Amino acid sequence: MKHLLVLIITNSLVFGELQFPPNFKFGVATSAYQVEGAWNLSGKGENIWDYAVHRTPNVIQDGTNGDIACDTYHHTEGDVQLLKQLGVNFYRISLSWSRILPTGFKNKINPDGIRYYNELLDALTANGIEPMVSLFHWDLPQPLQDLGGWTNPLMADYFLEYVRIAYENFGDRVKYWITFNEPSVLCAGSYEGGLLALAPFLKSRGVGLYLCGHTLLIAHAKAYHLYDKEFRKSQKGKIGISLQGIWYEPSSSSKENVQAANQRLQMEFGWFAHPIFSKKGDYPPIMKERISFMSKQENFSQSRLPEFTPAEISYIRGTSDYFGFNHYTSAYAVPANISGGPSQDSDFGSSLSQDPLWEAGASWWIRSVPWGFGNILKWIKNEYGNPEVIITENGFSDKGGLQDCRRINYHYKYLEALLNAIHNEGCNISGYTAWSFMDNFEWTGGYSKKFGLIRVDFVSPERTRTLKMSAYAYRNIIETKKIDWSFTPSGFEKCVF
Ligand code: PNW
Repeated sequence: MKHLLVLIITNSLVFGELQFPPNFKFGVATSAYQVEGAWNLSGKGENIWDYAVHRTPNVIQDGTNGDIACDTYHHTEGDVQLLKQLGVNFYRISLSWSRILPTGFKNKINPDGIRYYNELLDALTANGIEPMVSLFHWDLPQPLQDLGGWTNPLMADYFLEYVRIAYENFGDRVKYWITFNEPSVLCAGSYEGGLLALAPFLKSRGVGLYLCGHTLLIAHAKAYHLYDKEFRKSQKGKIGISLQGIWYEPSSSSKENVQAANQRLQMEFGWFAHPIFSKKGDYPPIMKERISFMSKQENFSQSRLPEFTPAEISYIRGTSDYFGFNHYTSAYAVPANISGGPSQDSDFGSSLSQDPLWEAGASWWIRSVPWGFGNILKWIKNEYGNPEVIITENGFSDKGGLQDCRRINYHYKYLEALLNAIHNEGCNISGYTAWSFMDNFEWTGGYSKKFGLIRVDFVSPERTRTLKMSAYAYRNIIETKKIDWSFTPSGFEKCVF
């Protein structure tokens, strides 16, 4: 009881008064395949999403695809004006590899791809909005997938060739680069399947995802070192990676439960964070031990998790100027023997649950757990020596509507947890990105899961955009540097939270 009282008092006093630091930056995010459309215009090549949605449309819940999506390809000027209306400091986009290199290889550069991104970057810069650019957000050129995609170690070199072209053409205006978006979600989604399946929808369970991760880590480090050696001095930007992390809370304080939650966190989040951000580098020891143990049990001749050489470990360690962190939700973990391996799930050795009382999003996996955000921010600080963290995604899905109070509630609460982490826990967090700028193609969720601050009318040929209540609420936070729970923009009803 005493604890509860203290909690309530600190909540209202501390959260109510806290402000965002003066240099704190706010942005919104999208990714190429989810918004651009123009899938086959002006020389763009086919990527794995184009390929999958056209051949197997049933993989998308509502049978839709990203052929046109938000058609941002044809809305450059108007969208930049919307970003100005939101008042954001930066806009996080991704480059479509196959728009720039239609076959994936550098021997054929598509001039229209270069033109399109030049115009977008110029329009952003002219309007005082900093571009934050991901080099890869899941849309691999299909010809490279035909060669095994990220399970093929040669992909690291093909990636590097593409990345060099991006630095050369766009690096004068890009001060924030992101090599990869959420490698843990990408590799598991692409090669493991399951509920969060992603193109190319393969099911090489327990094997493919770790090969994918291995190549990605090397590709990431190569892209970092190239920037560092040849571009940083003249272009003066920062380069990092965006890692997705769900917070796993032990379902009780028993040793077994704590161990299960920790093992899962390390094997999912630490899979990429440990090699890059820890002092020692390499995969987390607990992950190496666990997969090696499971592989032995399953009669493999070696661990399904590939090994790095000592030279590779030090080549990868420290290759990020900031910690890009994507976060949406939390879950309880309990130890469990998952049969049917080899699989990532049986490697994890735990099962998950979420409290039905936590506010649920339209995506089955999202529930609002702001304290979990606070916990994982603290964990990052302690585990990796308090790196500079930029939240590169955070958001909540619903089924639509302009009066989106549940989204506002989510962002306010998560931002309060973030303020608490900065002011009371000493976490070094310098920016926040709302996912998403506008409703878009939510991968296998199609267009029915809406994350946008801006509504897009996917029926109108113009793809008409309308600001939701959350867009005004976000603008108010950016303007005032604080959260005002009673803020009600004109034309909207007051939210009852
Ligand atoms: C991210 N999870 O994926 C992606 O970066 C975006 O492209 C996507 O639209 C957005 O989040 C919303 O889904 C995630 O299970 C997928 O916690 C799954 C999780 C988190 C992020």
